Amino acid sequence: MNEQLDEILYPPIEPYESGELIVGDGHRVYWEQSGNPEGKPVVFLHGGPGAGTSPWHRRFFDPERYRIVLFDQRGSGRSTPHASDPRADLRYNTTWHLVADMELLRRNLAIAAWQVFGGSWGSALALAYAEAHPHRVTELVLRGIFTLRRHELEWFYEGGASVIFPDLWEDFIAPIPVLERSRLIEAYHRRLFDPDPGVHIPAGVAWSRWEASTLTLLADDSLVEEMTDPAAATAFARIENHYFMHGGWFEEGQLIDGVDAVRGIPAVIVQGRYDVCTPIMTAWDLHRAWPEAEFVVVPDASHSASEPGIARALRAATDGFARDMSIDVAEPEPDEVREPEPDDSAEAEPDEVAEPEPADVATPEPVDDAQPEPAAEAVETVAAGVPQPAAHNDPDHDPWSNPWADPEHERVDGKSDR
Ligand code: STX
Repeated sequence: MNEQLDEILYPPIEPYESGELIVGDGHRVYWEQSGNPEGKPVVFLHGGPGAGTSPWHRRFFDPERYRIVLFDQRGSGRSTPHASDPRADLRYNTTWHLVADMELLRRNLAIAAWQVFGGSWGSALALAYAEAHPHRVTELVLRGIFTLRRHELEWFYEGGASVIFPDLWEDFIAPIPVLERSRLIEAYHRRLFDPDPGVHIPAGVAWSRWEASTLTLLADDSLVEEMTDPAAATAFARIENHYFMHGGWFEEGQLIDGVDAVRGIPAVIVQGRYDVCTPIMTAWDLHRAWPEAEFVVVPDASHSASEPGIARALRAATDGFARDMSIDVAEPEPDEVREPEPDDSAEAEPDEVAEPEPADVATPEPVDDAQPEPAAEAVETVAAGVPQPAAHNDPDHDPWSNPWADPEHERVDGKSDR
């Protein structure tokens, strides 16, 4: 946080409530609420994936008018088990698990629909969630658009961006032997998941340093320091790498191809002109596919939400949407409305739902009684409504046979490099 940002964002606030949501598969997800408990609900989706939330993320929203929900996605931040754990198992950590976690959290907080605010990876997750559950989303605020298409990943992790940052690129590839450098995401995968901390920590730090030092127009030493803390860097790099090995479990181009599902949702797209991590071409592709969404290009910014021009545009977006306080409850779409049963007493309006106790919120059970949807959906791991090829959603799916990978490209390394 710098002084300029202090003038742009709302003052620091503390949560009025926080807890852990048991989402299944051994994962617990940290969540918190701040601002006005009666305010317009908004959920903040952090980047990476794997970066976790920070207290300053609350400051994009007017605390008088918003009920601000932050949560740390599986394996990151204060969620457990943390992905830096030597025994970390990311099998049940996929985009569609996170989408299901958001639905579980929303229902446990008795929120009918919320604004979804996400940057970078958070923009991908926001689109994935909104396309699967459009009637649960009042507005979308998207920044630094990232959709995990193959050329986006290759640009940043396989050499494209080396044309802008050749010096930092040398540091990124340094831990990888020359013969493995034609497939860096895979080469990093082997090291990041090596059980030896002497191998996975330096790999995590090098991966995270590359990202941290290329996110801002001008170098931000404090961001680099924060992101290269060994535990944070290991979790961040492992989770990102795991998602990128699988192309986010998306069909190539799925998020932009799927915008028809969200076309009616008021939205703002904020994009820095000189974003090297997620270049403007992706935001442009989204804008072309979705011209109804307001498109804001910040002329003097790169990627990070902490850049003054980006922060200003994001605050303008949330302030603008806060003016319409009437749309915090959305009508469910027919496909999500449960078939009415004669003795159905579970159909409750959100404001009739019993206030969940913090302790109750930590378990999925209250959902069964408190929410108007089938209980089984509370633990589903694949979001309904989005076409997903089975292989992409199978947690045991072998990444080496991922159809997303280039079949023409021969692997240089035929055997383990350890
Ligand atoms: N990763 C982009 C992303 O979501 C490809 C991201 N990168 N760094 C961040 O997010 C933080 C600034 C949140 C650490």
